[in-house]
Amino acid sequence: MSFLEEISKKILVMDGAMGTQLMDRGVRPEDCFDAVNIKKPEIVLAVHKAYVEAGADIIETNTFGANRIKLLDYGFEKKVHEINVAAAQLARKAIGAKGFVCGSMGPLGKMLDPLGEVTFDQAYEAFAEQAKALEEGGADVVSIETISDLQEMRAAVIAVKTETKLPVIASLTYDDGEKTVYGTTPEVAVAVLEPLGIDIISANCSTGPDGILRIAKRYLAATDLPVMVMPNAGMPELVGNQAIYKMTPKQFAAYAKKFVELGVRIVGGCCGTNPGHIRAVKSAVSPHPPTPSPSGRGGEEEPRRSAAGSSAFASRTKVVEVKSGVPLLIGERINPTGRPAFQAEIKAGKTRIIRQEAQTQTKAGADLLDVNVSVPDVQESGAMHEAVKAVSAASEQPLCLDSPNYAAMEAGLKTFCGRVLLNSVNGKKESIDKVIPLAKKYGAAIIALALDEKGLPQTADERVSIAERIVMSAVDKGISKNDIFVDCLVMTAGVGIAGCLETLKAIPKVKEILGVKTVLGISNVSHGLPERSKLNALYFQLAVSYGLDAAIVDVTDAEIRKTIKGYGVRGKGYGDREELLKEFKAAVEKVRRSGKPAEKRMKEISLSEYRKAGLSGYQDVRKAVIAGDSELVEALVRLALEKKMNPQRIIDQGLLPGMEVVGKKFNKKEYFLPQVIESAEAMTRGFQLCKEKIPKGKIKVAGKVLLATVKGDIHDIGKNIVKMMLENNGFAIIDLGKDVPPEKIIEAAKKERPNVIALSALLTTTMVEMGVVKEALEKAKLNIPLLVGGAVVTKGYADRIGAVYSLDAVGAVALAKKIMKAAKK
Ligand code: THG
Repeated sequence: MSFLEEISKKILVMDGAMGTQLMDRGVRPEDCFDAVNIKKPEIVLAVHKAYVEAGADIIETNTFGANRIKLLDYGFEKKVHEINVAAAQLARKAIGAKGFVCGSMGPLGKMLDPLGEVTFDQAYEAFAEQAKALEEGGADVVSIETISDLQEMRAAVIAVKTETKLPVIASLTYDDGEKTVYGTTPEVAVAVLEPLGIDIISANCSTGPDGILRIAKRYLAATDLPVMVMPNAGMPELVGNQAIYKMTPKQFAAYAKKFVELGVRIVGGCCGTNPGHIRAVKSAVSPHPPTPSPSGRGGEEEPRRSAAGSSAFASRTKVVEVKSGVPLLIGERINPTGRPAFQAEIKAGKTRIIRQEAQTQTKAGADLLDVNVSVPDVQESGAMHEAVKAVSAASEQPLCLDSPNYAAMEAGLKTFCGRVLLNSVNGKKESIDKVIPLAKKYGAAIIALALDEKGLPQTADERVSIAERIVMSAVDKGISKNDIFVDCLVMTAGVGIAGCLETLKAIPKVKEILGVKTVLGISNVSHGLPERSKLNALYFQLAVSYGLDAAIVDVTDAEIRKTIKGYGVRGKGYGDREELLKEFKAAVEKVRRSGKPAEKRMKEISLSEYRKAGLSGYQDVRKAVIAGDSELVEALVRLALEKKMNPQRIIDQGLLPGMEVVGKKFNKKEYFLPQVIESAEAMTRGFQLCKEKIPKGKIKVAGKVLLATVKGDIHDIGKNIVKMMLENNGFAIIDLGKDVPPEKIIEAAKKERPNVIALSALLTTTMVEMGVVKEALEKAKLNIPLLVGGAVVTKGYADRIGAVYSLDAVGAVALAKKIMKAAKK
C-alpha cells in the first residue's frame, strides 16, 4: 500500500529524536551527524532498529542537515548524493516492507533573500538535490521540517514537487505566540502551502505538546489535509550546562492520544524523545481509528484539497479570504502607465513610489495590491523582483502580479512569500501553455482574460466562449475553478458604451455557465476621457450589481471610496441597476460632448442664416473642425464650393489647420480621445467633398504610407487616427490592419514600394515587434523609412531600432511630410 493510502486508513506513528540517540552511541556534538550515514552506518542503523522495535511505522532518515549549504560547513558539500542515498537505504534496511521511510530535510542554516544572501533558486537547487537523492535511495515520502521561514518552505516544497514524485510533509516550527519567528500563522501556512500541492501539514519541535496542540487545532480548522505533529518532550530545562527534556513517555503518550482524538493522523517525537516515548505513543494510539477532521473528511475517495472552500490569498503574515457578495479590492496604483516620474524611477532601479503606493493603498483598504512594472527598455523580471521585495516590506497585503512577460511573472512568483493572484492568462495558445503551468507550479490563482488570437471580443457570448476555453485548459491542468477569476475586459467608453455594456452582461453568464469568479480592470472604462473618477465609480458600482467578485480599482480615489462606503458595495444594496445604467450613459454622453465650449455654439447657426451672414472663410471651416461638428463642416464646405472657392485651399487652409489645433489640444489634455475622433470624422467629411471637386489627375498625392499595428497587438484606435490624418493630408494609405506579422509587412512593402512604413503598438510586449520589422526590412534590403508610435513607444526606443518616432497623429503627418521632402532632394 502506498504511504498516502495508508494514512487515510490508519493512524501512523513516526519515530523520535535522532541526534541524542547518535550521541548516546558515541557521536560527538561537534561531528557532522549526516556524515555518520557513510562513516559509521552501523550506528544509524542501530538507532533506526531501536525505533522499529518500539513500534514506529515511519522511520526518518538521518539527513536533517544533509543539504549542500549545511554540509559546506563540514567540507561534505560534494557528498550530498552519497549521504542521502545511503541514509534512505539504512532506514529501509531497518524497517523493510513493514513500514515507511521518510526522508528528513531540515533548514539550510542560512537566511534567504531578502533577509539573507541565499537566493530562491539556490535554495530550490539545494533542496532538489537532496530530495532526488532521497528518492533514489528509496524514501516513500519527505518531511521538510523545523522550518520557520515560509519562503524557505516554499522553495523546498516547489523543488520536491517539481523534481521528484514523492509525497511532501511540510512541517513548520512555531513559538509560543503560535506564529513562526517570521510571523507566519498556521492559517497562513495552509493558505500558502496547500496550493503548492503538499500532502500533509505538520508542526514539529516548537514549544512542546501543549503548544503544538493549539497549532494542530488551528490546522484542522483551516484545511482538510492530513495533519501530523512531532512535538518535543515538553520544554527543556537547564540542568547545569545541559538542556534536559523531562517529559516521561507516559505523559507524552497522553498527549498523543489527545492529538489523535482531535483528528491528527501522524504522531511522532522531536527533541527529547527516545524509543521509550515512541513505544508509549504506539500503544496509546494503536487501537484508535482515524477521527474525521472537523470539516467531516474521512476516506481516501474524498478530494484532498478543500475544493469546496473559497480561494484565499496570503502574504507571509496575513490571509485574505475571498467572500461571496463582497468584491475583493485590488489596488491598481503600482502601475507606471501614463506616469513619467514612476517610469523614470523603475528605470533607475528605485522603489520610492512603489513603497508609497503600497502604503497608501493598504491604508485605503486594498485587499490585494496589483504590481505592474512594465516600462519600455527595462528588464522586467529584475524590476518585478525588486518591486515585490519593496511592496512586501511596505505592506502586509497579498499581491496580484500584473505582467504580460512570463519571465517577470515567474520572478514575482518566486520572490513573493505568499499566495498570489496571477494577472493574467489569455485565450492565446502561447499564453495558456506558458501561464497555466506557472500558476500550478507556484500555487497561484489566475485571472483569465477574455481575449485571444482574434483580438478583443465584441459580444458577451464571445467573451464567455473565450473564457470557457481558458477555464477548461486550467481545470485540465489541475487548477480549481475557485482559483480562476475571469476578466471580461472593459475598454474605454470613449469609443462608445456598447462594448462596456456587453462586458457587464458577460459577468453573470461567466459565473453561471462556467462556475468561476469574475474580475475587471475598472479604470480602463475612462481611458482618454475627462472626469475619470465619476465614470470609474459608476461603472464599478454597475459591475458589482452584475455580480463582479473582484475589481482592480484606484482604492485611493475619492469617488471610488465613496462608492465602497456610501453605496454599500461592501454591505447591503448596490443601488438600482437601471438607474445606474441611465446615470452611466448620461455621464459618458456628457464627457463625450464636453471639451469644446465656445466652438460648439456654432452648430446653432442655420444654413440660411449662415448664408446671409456670409460666413464662409477658411477660418470658419477650421473652427468647425475644431468643434468636431461634422454637419457644420459639411455645410460650410458645400457653401464654399458653391462660391467656387478652391477645394485644395479649403483643405490646406481650413480642414488641416483645424485638425492641427485638435492635435495640440489633445496633447495639452484639453481634448480627449472622443473629441479627437469626432473632429477627425468632421474633417474627413469635408475632405471627401473637396476631393470630388478636384480633377482625378490633379489630386496631390503626398506620398504612399504602409500602415499596420504590429503582431500580437489588437489595439488599432491610434493607427486609425493616424490613417485618417494621413489620408486627409493627401497620403495614399495601404492599411494592413492590426496584429500584422512581420512577413506580411515585408511582402506588402515589396509589392507596394511605399515611401514610409508606419507601425503602431499599445503594449510594451508587442512594441518589440517594431524592432523585428526593422531587422526584417534590412534583411530584405528594403530601404524604407520606418515611423513608429503608440502609447508605450518612446523616442529612445525608436532611436535604438533606427526608426523615427511620433508622439501623436499630428506629429506622424509632419514626419511623413518631412520624409517625403528629404526624399525629393
Ligand atoms: N484587466 C486586468 N489587469 C489590468 C487591467 C485590466 N491591469 C492594468 C489595468 N487594466 C488596470 N490598472 C490600471 C492602472 C492605471 C490606470 C488604469 C488602469 C490609469 N492610469 C493613469 C493613466 O494611464 O493615465 C495614470 C494617472 C496618474 O497619473 O495617476 O488610468 O483591465 N486583468
